[in-house]
Amino acid sequence: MIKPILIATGLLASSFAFSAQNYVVDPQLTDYRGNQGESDVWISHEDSKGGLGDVGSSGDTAFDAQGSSRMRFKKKVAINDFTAKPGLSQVLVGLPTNTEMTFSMYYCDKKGTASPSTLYYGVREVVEGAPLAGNVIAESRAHVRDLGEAPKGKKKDCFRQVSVDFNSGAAGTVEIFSLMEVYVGDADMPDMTKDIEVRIDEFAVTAK
Ligand SMILES: [Ca+2]
Ligand SMILES: [Ca+2]
Repeated sequence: MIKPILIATGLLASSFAFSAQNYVVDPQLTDYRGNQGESDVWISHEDSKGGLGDVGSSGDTAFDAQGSSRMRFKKKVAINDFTAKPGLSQVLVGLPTNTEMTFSMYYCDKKGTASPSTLYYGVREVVEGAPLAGNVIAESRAHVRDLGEAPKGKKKDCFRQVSVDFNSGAAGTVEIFSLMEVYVGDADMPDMTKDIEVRIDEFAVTAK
């Protein structure tokens, strides 16, 4: 008697999880990768030659087909401005209004516990034609040293899930953002023997 009930519950739970609507377009960055980082939906915040960091596509992926976004400061750039925050944002439309929702993504930083990188991510109000200008609705930060127990990517297990909850408000539209911050501390610059890079993938915005 018990076994069939357990199986039925498992099926029910997984079908519910599968059917939750994700309001992010190209959430797995597969099209973004296919178009070498060009995208009608993903907005890049970068100026590598100007020292503000580079954003581009990567073949690495957390799940399924290849594609993620890589944010980095390149070591070959003469002067990097580490107060800049390279990254991606996307304006979402058609959200249910005044609804508790969750914004999540997968974050990969291979530099370990002493990494100078932090992921700064969240949700803002939309200002037409002015990305990252709206008031912050919710924000959070993540460092790889705190993600040992977080859900992992299947293709590349350096990807770890992070999330933040927010209320969608009355407009039904928000801008999600995901940016890399670099902590320099007392030094003039962090260790630049390699590019300072992280990756992001597998975005989701769903009602709770
Ligand atoms: Ca992907
Ligand atoms: Ca670029």
